[in-house]
Amino acid sequence: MWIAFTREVSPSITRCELTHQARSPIDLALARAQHRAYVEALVALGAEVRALPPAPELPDAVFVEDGAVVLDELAVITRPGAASRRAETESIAAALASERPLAFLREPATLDGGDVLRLGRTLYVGLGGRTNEVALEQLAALVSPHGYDVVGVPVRGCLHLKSAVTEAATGLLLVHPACVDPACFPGFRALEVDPSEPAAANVLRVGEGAIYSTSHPRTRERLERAGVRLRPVDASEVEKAEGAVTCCSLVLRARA
Ligand code: CIR
Repeated sequence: MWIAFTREVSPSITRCELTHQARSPIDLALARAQHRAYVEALVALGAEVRALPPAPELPDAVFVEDGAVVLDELAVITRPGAASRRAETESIAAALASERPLAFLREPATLDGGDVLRLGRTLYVGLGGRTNEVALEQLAALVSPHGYDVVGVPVRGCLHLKSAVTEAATGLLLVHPACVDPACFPGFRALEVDPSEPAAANVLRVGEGAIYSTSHPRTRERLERAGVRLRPVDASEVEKAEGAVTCCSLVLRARA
């Protein structure tokens, strides 16, 4: 059983943070319709979806992934790298408190959840701008008692580690090698994105399935040839805000 926390798209998303992309107009009504379809995809894959309180004044509040790192044993509430996003975490912490013991990253740590890729008992942490070394050390201190290793990974040319690599199926990573070196993940097979689709490395696994954006048809073919079962969603509007499918939910195993 899975729980997925989400939050509706804020009207202020038109003022979202942008780092590697130029601003282009976001259609709010379309963004919201796409978000509803994303929620339906989560439900279809077996998740119980819980909506966080709307945060209309916080432009990037739909990207709930960045506010926490949720493990089976605890949830670490982050301190996002962009100052405009720090107020997002209060409501995320309040919602997670009933599901996990909470721990908190403290100033001067900065970390976005999109920079943390859990593969087994290892947390790979992207160091590419939003997340700093202090956060990596604080995170390691919090999770090592639970048997996790924390490994820093250089990331270049994209926002987060999970813009560059995600796990598409057990043992299979979907990677954009220009942004992260696949050799950083020993023991995993790497499937490269189609070179014409640099933003295609983000896939969200839920249970036996995976949610994937329709924006990357060539990479989708590669994934399907590799046997990955995908549930396509149109994510064009959040992609204009430099978001992707993993960013819009925090998926965790429900406690027994
Ligand atoms: C930002 O720059 O923070 C947002 N506009 C996009 C965040 C996307 N989140 C993610 O990849 N985990």
